[in-house]
Amino acid sequence: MGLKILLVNPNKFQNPPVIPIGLEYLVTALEKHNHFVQILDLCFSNTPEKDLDKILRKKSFDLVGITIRNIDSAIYFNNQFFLTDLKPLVKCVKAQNIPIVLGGSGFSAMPSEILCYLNADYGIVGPGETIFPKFLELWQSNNITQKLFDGWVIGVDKELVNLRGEKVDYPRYLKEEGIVGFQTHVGCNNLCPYCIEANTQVNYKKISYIIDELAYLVNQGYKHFHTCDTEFNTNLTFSIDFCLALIKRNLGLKWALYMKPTPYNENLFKYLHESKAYLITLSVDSDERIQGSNKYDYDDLTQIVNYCQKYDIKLAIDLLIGYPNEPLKSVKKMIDFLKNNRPFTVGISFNYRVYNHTPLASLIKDDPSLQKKLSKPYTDDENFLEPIFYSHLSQEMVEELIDQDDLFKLAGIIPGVNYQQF
Ligand code: B12
Repeated sequence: MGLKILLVNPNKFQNPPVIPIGLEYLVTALEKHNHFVQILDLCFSNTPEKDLDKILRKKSFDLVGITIRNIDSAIYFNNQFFLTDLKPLVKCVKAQNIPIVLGGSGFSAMPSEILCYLNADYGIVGPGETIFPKFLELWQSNNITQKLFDGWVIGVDKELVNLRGEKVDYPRYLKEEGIVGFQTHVGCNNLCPYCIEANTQVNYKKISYIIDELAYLVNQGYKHFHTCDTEFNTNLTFSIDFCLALIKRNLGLKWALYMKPTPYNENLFKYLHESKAYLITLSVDSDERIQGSNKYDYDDLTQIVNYCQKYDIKLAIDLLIGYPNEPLKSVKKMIDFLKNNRPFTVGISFNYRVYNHTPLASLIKDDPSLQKKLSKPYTDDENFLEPIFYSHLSQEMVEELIDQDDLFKLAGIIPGVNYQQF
């Protein structure tokens, strides 16, 4: 028999608000297994605990799932920590004696730390479409022997077509500058040593089903999209095939994407343009050790700037500078390169949000000289859950390098993300 499950989106961050696509994807997966699922979206609620309490009293749910998309806003300037606000919500569910499962990209970064911080019952790491129904099966048959379950290994359910847009108030999100997301694959094969998404198992969705999902949304009047992949171009053949399929269906939409510097070729940009991709946010590191492990160099960056100009795609670079032990001349080289090559915009971060279980956290744990460059005093029991940043560059140094060139913006000083600039 199916279970009655409430899925809660507690994400109230508004710069911009983000449609809880992860929960919509879970609805498709859980309904396929005959569970009854309801979404409680608290994004625009002024009384989140009250709303949660009300729905829990009105209907009898077997289980509550809470999505944790963000631990914090991840940027040093105006940083916001979100987990404190979740404590009363967890308490509210516990008061009704209903088990709580946590999941989401923020949760997956530090699952045991968050489970403990919020005192929830279970957690699912990574994509939930396959593992969540399996977890429910075990739970129903009283066969649960652990608190954490890993969705990375088991991957996505390729047979799901996400016909969505009806269980969440999309018009409200769009009114507040939200954008409709879609995902082509999960995981990332990049090796950025500071990133919580690095080196995760890659699993591709079926291209025809992704296009069906987009067509369904376009039919409801939504025509502006953003990818929800870590990076769109994990695999060049898949990326090009996706663009070609989108061109063929001619849906009349436009889209923005996250990309990394490799792999690429000229055809990728040609077909991105023809499929109406208008904005690329490209993740770039000034540190040549990181460039090397992600297999790109300055020649690749030059080519990408040129192709974006040739195919009329705006290029917004998200640049990270000042990784531990990176010399200043390496940072300067990148800033000078961008001044000369001039993409559309460059957002600079020089404070690294440190997450437990990353190579950056290990580096810091082993080196007292790096611990001195953290945003708060370091102790040996630091678990990196509450925001803590590493930086050896000062704002003055960075501003001096930029030298008032308005191509560059320091990330986080003005709220918002790249697509909002268009
Ligand atoms: C695309 C994206 C954006 C787009 C979103 C566009 C859109 N409308 O959807 C934009 C550019 C707007 C954006 C903005 C921001 N983002 Co962003 N974003 C992403 C990205 C790449 C994908 C998120 C996504 O939608 N994934 C696809 C969905 C389907 O996956 P999902 O939500 O994770 O859900 C799956 C699983 O997690 C699981 N699951 C989820 N919930 C639950 C619940 C239960 C109970 C269970 C069992 C399972 C489960 O199952 C789902 C299906 O598989 C992620 C990184 C990543 N790869 O996840 C960063 C990421 C989430 N973003 C991040 C950040 C920091 C932000 C901003 C705060 C940036 C800023 N300072 O402005 C804002 C926040 C906006 C907001 N209101 O929340 C960070 C969060 C880090 C942290 N410290 O927590 C991430 C992890 C990137 C990173 N590596 O740092 N983002």
